[in-house]
Amino acid sequence: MVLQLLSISAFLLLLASQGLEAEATSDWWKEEIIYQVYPRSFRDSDGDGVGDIQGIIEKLDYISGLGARAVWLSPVYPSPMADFGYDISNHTDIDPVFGSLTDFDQLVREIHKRSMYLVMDFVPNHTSDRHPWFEASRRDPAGPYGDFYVWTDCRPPTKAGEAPGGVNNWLSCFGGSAWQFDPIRGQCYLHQFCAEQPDLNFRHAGVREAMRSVVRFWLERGVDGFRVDAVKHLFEDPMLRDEPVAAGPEKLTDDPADHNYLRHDFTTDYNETYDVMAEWRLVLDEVAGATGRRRLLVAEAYSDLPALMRYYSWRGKALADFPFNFGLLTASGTERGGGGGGGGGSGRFCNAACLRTAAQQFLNAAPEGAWPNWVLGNHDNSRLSTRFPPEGRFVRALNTLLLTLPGTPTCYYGDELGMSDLQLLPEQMVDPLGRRFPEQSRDPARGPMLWSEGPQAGFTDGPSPPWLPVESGFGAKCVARQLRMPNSTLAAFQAVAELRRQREFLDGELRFLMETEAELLAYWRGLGDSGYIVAMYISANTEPLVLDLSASGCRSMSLVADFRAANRNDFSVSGVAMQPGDAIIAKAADCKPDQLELRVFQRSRREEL
Ligand SMILES: [Ca+2]
Ligand SMILES: [Ca+2]
Repeated sequence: MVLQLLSISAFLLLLASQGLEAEATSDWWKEEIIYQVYPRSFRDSDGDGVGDIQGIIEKLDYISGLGARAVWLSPVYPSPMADFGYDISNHTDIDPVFGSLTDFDQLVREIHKRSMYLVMDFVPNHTSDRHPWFEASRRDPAGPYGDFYVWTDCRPPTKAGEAPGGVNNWLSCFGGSAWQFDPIRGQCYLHQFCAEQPDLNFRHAGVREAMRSVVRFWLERGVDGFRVDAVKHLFEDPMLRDEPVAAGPEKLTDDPADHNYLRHDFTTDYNETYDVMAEWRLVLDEVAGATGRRRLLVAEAYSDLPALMRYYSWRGKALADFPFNFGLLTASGTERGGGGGGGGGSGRFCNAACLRTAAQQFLNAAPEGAWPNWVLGNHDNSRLSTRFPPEGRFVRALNTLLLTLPGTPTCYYGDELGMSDLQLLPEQMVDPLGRRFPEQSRDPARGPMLWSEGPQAGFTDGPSPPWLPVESGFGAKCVARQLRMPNSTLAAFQAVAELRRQREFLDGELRFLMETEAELLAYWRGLGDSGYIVAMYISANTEPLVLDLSASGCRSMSLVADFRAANRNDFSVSGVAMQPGDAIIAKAADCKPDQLELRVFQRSRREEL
């Protein structure tokens, strides 16, 4: 009987090799994994139920032990916490719930002592409505802060819950009008996020200088870079024109209060944004020049690819080292608003072909020399374990993907364990977005980190309960348990993170090896004639496959990572049994990369032989 070859031909991809040449070892982020810590949820050192800086210090050895050496902290600045720290009332201090500047300085020292890096969240688009700048602005329109925010005349609402009139139809990312009437000033201010988060006016030179000073303050305290929050929202149309209602494939909702109801032509992606990014780049480079240590600048923007790529460079100026690449994330689920209404996912299972397409789209769009990066989870989106059902099955394969594509990976805390979304009732929601639209709540992805089998999973020692409940069934997933299990999800993450330090993964070329519609995602990462073949079976089907590496054109092939649920220890190059969720990495030598071939059989047909 003739074997059915599901896929044969080697497929060559892009990734112009010049994009991957490490120009200078001082671009430290090209070799590191970024680990996102959501401080409220990581480790509570003092029993008040909220994670804090001392808790992060306690766990630095854990992060380093993962193989992740760059830590990105979501905001720890003083905040009334209307949006859990993204509403900042003082940009140059630490909120007491997280600790103090003394704790922060200790964190910087402890991080650097371990040859790790600290990346801060920088939130320029808005402040808290309790920020002294806003207090001054609303009380003294003619004073130095009078134009720090986006004010306009409007008709005050006549009853509670009503939007102010006479401005325009702009919507907040969290739902409802983007305008709030301020009875003190007698005008309306713009808030692209919560009403407690008035937008700064970046057409005001004083705002630009003030925010540059904030950047300098933290750089001088030793931080190694910034992730710039919600940057596509910095500027809006000065004429305040109405935005069009989204139609056709862009239509995602019938609810006129939902941010996705409109197309955001006049509130996002203004060219002036890139000029401001260039100013921040200059500040980072000044400090880097003075200290000899390069600083990282990352843009957070759920923008379309052409707009996204401008964050690499703009009119000949270097801007961010990279904009976060949310392609894999948005392809596999709906975006949850925190980033501000980017591309929504289809809601369908994102299989190997879907992930490959998303990866290729980013790489194809990237300008020459641009450094890629990959994100599969963050504090604004459903957890990857939940987005790829059944829960847990695909986590090891997805983390393998994250860590072996060319470029910088960002891992969201707990995804290395396979943490899942919390199951919360609407009345348990604390996220301002989730209180209005429970199905869009970001709380489920912000559950306390699972450290141990003990009470509250070791997140807190009490007496206060955690600010969000601990995931049920944490005993099987927690760090302590997984560290004792050699084949755990956590052990797999550590193993691939270690492999990633090989030059083939850091600098090698990328070639996808299967046909575009295949449900087995396979690629070559190599330098010259040696390298690695990475293969993962990501499919909503349940049919087992057999992967044949024997015809790959390599003289030697050995398995260096085996994340298969079954059939371990029976590896032969001519028949690797794979079930959905399985992943392997094989080391290959004496290959002809341009002739690489993989064959895949359906197991049932092979068994007929
Ligand atoms: Ca605490
Ligand atoms: Ca803005």
